[in-house]
Amino acid sequence: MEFPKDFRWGAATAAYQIEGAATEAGRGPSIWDTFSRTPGKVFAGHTGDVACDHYHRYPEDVAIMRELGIGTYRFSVAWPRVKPDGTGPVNPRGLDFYDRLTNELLANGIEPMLTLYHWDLPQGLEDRGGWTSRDTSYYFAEYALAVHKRLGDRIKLWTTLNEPWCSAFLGYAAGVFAPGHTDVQEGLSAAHHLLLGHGLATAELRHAGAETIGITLNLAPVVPADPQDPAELDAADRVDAMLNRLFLEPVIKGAYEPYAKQMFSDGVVLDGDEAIIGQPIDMLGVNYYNPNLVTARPGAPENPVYPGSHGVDFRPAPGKTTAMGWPIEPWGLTELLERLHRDYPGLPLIITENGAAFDDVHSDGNVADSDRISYLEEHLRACHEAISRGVDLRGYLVWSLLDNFEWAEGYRKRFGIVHVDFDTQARTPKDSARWYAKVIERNGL
Ligand code: IFM
Repeated sequence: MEFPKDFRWGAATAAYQIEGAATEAGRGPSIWDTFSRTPGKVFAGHTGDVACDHYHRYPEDVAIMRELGIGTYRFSVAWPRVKPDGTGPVNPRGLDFYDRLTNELLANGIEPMLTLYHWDLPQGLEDRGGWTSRDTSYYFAEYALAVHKRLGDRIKLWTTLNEPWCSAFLGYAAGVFAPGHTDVQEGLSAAHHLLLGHGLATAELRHAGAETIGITLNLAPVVPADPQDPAELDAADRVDAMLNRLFLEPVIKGAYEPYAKQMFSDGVVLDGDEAIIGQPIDMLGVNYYNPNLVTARPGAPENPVYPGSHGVDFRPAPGKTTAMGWPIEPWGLTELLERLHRDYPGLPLIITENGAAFDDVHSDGNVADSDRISYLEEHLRACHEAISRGVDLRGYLVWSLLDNFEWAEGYRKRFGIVHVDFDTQARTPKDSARWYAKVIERNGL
């Protein structure tokens, strides 16, 4: 089962999840530093203070990638390293780290793919309203430009935001992620300002000469219990509108759907904003883990992460799940990719995250993770199927290179293809890493 020539094979990580060095070289605090120190918010009080110590151990991590044959490495830049308070002067020592990392990657023949925002908002900006404040969108564009100024000569692949749905709704509406607010209107306002920030940053990057610019969205098919029943279809459609189309439509078509637009309070979406959000992009990053199974249940309360979801219930997975309890449904990836290709033709796609947490089994110094291998293999088959049906899929980046700080779950959920012993920081490629290396070598399964 061969993949197209030039298909990108890679791995992804994010700054707060792996870097550690939380106060080094002038880094300011982020909302995740604050949140992880708030009792009861993160499993066992885990924080990203040390994480995988990637800040110091990046040469070893890059060497592991080279050995595995990884061609593209997606990492994120920590805004609070670059601008410790979120705005104001650039901290060159913070950018020095990404300069070193970029050079190390290029010296090892690995293409860097840079994400500007993977959830670690500077606390100083949160103190001024965070993503509920319009100013944050403009500060984000300033920060993007500062990063480009330093690295733009070497970085060709740019991603503005990672999963703005999570930042907005898990962070501001459900309160399970930083900054931990619980207000649906705040969630909507944050979603809009994230998108506005994406548009403003895209315009700046384009003007500065960035080659390939995209955004990464967490997307999923929303599946009704009974596709023949209009009430079920309506329930699924309302969730789909908030999970998928709230982001896809303005980014790709430059306009919110009327249903989504009427959700925002007056004064949030200003004239001209949607055109800014709809700046042309070159590639859409797709993060897929599982479909979303719903059913209509009159009287069910609104789920704050899907505004307007009154009367919708979320169904448990019927089959196998990962250690996160997420259903394993690879067909959902084929379906999603085909839908994106159909609804938004002409836009190249790349899987910027896909992978799974499992409880790994250790034996004789090896980490046997056959569950993860099956998960990855099935999802790669799903990608191949989509490509054979005409989808313009350019690459696949596994989540994640390393076991890392899995947000509210702390270090107890392991997504890595490389095991990290958090006591010694020893790295051990799991069986899945060796398997993935063969896939890369063969350019297929
Ligand atoms: O660890 C996260 C990542 O930061 C964003 N996408 C989902 C992953 C697994 O939960």
